[in-house]
Amino acid sequence: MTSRITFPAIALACSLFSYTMEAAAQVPTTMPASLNPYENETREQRDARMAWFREARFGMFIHWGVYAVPQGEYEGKRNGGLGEWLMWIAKIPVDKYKAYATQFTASNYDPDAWAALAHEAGMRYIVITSKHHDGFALYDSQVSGWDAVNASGAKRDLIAPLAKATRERGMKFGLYYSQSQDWVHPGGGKMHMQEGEGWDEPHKGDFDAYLRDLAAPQVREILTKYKPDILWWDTPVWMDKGRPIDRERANQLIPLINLVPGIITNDRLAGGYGGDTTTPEQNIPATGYKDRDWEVCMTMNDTWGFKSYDHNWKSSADLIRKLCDIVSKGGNFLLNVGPTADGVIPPESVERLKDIGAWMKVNHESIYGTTASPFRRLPWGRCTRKTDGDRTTLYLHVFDWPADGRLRVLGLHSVPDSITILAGSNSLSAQRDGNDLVISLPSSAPGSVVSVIKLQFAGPLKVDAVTLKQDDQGVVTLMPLMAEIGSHEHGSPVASAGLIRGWTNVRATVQWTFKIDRPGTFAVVADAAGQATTRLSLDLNSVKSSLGESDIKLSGASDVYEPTELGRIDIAEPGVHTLTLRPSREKEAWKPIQIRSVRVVPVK
Ligand code: JFZ
Repeated sequence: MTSRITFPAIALACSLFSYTMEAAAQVPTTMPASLNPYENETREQRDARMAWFREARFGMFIHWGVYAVPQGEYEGKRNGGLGEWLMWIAKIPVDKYKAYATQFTASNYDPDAWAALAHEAGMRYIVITSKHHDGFALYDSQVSGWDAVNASGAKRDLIAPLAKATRERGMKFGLYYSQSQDWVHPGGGKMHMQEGEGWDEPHKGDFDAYLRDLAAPQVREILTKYKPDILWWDTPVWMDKGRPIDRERANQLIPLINLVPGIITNDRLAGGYGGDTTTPEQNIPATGYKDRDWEVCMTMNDTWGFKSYDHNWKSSADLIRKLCDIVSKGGNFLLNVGPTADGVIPPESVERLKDIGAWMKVNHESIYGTTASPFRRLPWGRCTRKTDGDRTTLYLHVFDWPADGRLRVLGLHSVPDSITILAGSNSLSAQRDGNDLVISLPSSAPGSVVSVIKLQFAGPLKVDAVTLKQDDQGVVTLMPLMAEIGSHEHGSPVASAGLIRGWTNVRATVQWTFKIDRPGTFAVVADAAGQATTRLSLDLNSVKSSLGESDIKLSGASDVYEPTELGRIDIAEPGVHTLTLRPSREKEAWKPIQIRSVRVVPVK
């Protein structure tokens, strides 16, 4: 029986997936030390193990497999959603799906050119799918014949030559492995289905037997054969029979990571297992994660695996700014390409990687080995830093070049000894102005996308990380340019000089961080426009308001702005606070709201 599941099902599955991850994250993560080699490592040991990853900041993700043959189309129907999810979306029977493999030829595969392209883009590591959810292995597996050598037109190991080419260029090499989902081997996990369910006869089987007899031996194989620097787990469906974390299942796999000393793993093995990295997918968080290494993975269009008809490409400029944004928050950027079945990286991807490479050639020192910005928010761009003993370097990534040639660095008290532009050779000058440093810039930007200003300081840095504060009346005014947008998915709001607009995505949030010295109860009043009633919640310091979501009556027209009370918040303690506007979890209840400013006003 074939059920028709289209795009909304993927979105639903996505939200289920994040629900599972969130709920599971509250479970204690302790594992028996004998099974997790890094459970008790010291901070120094961890810093040493993560050093190359923190230095690298930028890597290439490669999703390559049999799904590149149907290219997102089954029986004449173009299925929405992710290309590599086609088998699940269209519920393709196992035999029919396996038949695609003869056309998976890799006939134009040039692993050396792939590695060269990544290197030219400024990437410092590559992570490729050794087996994705369709169960197909890109190497010669002794555990299953459903692999590139025995089942496909490629008839050879596709991983080994890429590992070699990557490492020859001084880059690190990682492997993605879908440990839980497997839509071909008996008993494999299937998103959105109960344990034991499937859509075809060959699916019948026991998940524990699948883990023991297929997943674990294959993980052992890839770790032994390729000694990857990263093991990238994914979608832990069925890994937890219930909560808390099911150790028996996770422990089928965890001890295997001992096979590669120093390996880095992510947080997608099983609920409650943190691994080394947090992995926001397709969106950039509003801020980094405290005491965690993290890596944003993202597509250049809307699919990981190749789809012939996905032309929704992000611009090169957008991708370069996303790289700056992520690194300014202390994260890494893992940017995906989805090659065709004959092994060609789409020309649109190549073009973008070359553009990024041209930018990196001039500006790479503002990316590699840098750490997060000391500023909470800068209205015109981003900042990264390097610290060497007492000496600090700041790299200012200017997205919006000031028309008057004056770049105001809010809250920067220290005066640099040297100010240069990475794209030029001239030194620049700056003056203190109140709490800020104002840099005099040339009238036009040397770079077309992001120009980087380098500031060097002899002594320790003095900075107000948070610059928004109460005025004489006790009011804090939250401007669009100071908003931190959580998520860069489609439909995330855009904050320009005077306006927050285009907020159709309910997973996107808008937040501001400000200082309060006179605590109390405050009304949150937006100068807002919108066509209907919308529903949102106000979170203070990431805690959901006790009032929950409330309905907000808007002006009734998208160009008519009115003072609109969004709710009230109690701030009991002086200090730094974060206010988050979060759309209703119910998609239908959310109507885009446009905001010119938000005022946090004391109420008597
Ligand atoms: C996962 C994979 O499923 C995806 O194919 C890709 O490999 C990405 C990097 O990681 O992302 C997800 C996870 C869950 C859903 C969709 C994509 N889901 O629930 O529909």
